[in-house]
Amino acid sequence: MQYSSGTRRRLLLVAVSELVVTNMGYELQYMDLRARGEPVRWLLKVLKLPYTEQRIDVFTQWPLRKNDFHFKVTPVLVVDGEQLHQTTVICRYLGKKHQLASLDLWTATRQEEIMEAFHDISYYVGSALVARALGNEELAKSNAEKVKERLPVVLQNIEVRVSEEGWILSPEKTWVDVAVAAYLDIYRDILGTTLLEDYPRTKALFEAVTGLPPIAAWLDVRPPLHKFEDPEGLF
Ligand SMILES: N[C@@H](CCC(=O)N[C@@H](CS)C(=O)NCC(=O)O)C(=O)O
Repeated sequence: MQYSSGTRRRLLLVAVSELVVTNMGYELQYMDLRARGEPVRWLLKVLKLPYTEQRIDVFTQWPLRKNDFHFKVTPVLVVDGEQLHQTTVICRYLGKKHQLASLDLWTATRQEEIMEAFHDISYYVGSALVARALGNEELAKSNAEKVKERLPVVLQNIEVRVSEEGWILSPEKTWVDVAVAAYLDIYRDILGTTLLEDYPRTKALFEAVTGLPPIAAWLDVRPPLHKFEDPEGLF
């Protein structure tokens, strides 16, 4: 196909700006926790994207840093100098931009149901951890109970969506598989490594993602759980 010189110039500009952004890399700004940071980290690693990370101590630094963020929460992905908020939005952006996304709108939308179902539960995880940190054991326990009650519903919904090829509603791996595996890893920490025994397809998906070289390498070197999110005795 023949392009006019104007179109060629525009295409070149787009290519150069993409290259500049890619080379500048991304910056992840998050607390020194796994939680909502981990799906973003896993995706950056699976996509082999250069990135740096600012880890903010949840107890000592966060109160001083909160106002630095447009929505006063993290994770934030800094893209070309701009803050991007919301875990699902960040993951979807990375997946779509770097070709790790289902192209069909309905498929992609149904995959995202799983992400949001995890986020519903993570509200209770967060509330349990905060209640414990504030010394309210009763509230901590009642939130932990909600987690145990609701997680199997999500696992069952993943199980029936895993394709023959092993990915959620897709013959190929997408960003949702990577993010879901990162959350499954967190829930295995919380509720025990036998969590997926009754969900063989989900377990296989988890093992496929954790077996990817960049994730296997990360699991070897990542920082230990911060004491704020240590589940010991809570669930
Ligand atoms: N819907 C947001 C929620 C972000 C959020 O609540 N982040 C927590 C940490 S996981 C936070 O920054 N909390 C600090 C605060 O509320 O002061 C997302 O998915 O990114």
